[in-house]
Amino acid sequence: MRYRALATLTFTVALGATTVLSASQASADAPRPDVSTATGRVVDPPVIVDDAAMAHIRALQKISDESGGNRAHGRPGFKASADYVKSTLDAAGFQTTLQPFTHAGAQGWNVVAEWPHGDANNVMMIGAHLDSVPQGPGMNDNGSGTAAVLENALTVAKSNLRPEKRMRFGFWGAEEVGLVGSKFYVQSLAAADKQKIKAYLNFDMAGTPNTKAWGIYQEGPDLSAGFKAFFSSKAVKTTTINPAGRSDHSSFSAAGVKVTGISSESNLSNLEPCYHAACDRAANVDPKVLGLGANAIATVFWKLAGAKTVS
Ligand code: DPN
Ligand code: ZN
Repeated sequence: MRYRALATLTFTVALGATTVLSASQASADAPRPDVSTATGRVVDPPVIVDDAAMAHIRALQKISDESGGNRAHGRPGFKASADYVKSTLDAAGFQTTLQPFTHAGAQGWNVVAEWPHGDANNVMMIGAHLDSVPQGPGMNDNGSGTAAVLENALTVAKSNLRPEKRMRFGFWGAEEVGLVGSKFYVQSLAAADKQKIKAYLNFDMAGTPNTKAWGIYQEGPDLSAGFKAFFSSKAVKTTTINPAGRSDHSSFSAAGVKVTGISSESNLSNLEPCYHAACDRAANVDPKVLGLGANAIATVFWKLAGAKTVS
């Protein structure tokens, strides 16, 4: 089962190549299902410009400034952040859910959005935590992951994508107090619905100023190969990191879902200076780094989902 998604993808790409065969060669082949034409060809994503992702950072910084300087679980800045993400996705045509939970006597929420096309039994998921610590606005940790995932969702909508598989986007509450929101989400799924999630890709800290290398999660090497190829094509260095238990992918792997992820932090024992501090403001997010991360996600996620545009 592990390799089925990749096998399907290879088949789709190979089928595109059969168009160069002559009619006689083609008719000699056994009939094959045509997965390439009805809704267009398998396509690469458009380039996400740096400022598109940075616009979400500016919006989240403003929310924090107007909410006492943070976006932490149980504080007004968290709910305002969730409302921003949900309303942006609603306007773009997503099916969105604000999933409530309580933790430590305070109300929290996850925002989950689904692009309502493609095989609902084969769900490909990307996600990021939406909360900050109480000490600051949390722009690199994790406005950056939020912005990259949110702009990816908007890019899917703008492209009017018709993927083979279902694309789902998660924005988790209360990560900083113990991966609480993502755990709640996974545990709220019926066993059959859990099994439909074929991969979860996590993004936590994706805008580190002047990062020297991108960290690629050690978990899920078959899934993360696409990230390695992406960064190597851009001549950007990578390291292997092991954030087990330190971000929301762990909630999914604990439930048997295949996971991986990337971060602009290449060494988890030496995080950037504004990590969990008041100076983790919009100026602590590097637009070029964030843009590169957003495009890495798009490149990998579109391939995984078997992306097509409507022709
Ligand atoms: N979010 C960081 C923490 O609170 O420990 C750790 C982390 C950084 C996890 C980068 C994944 C990637
Ligand atoms: Zn984080």
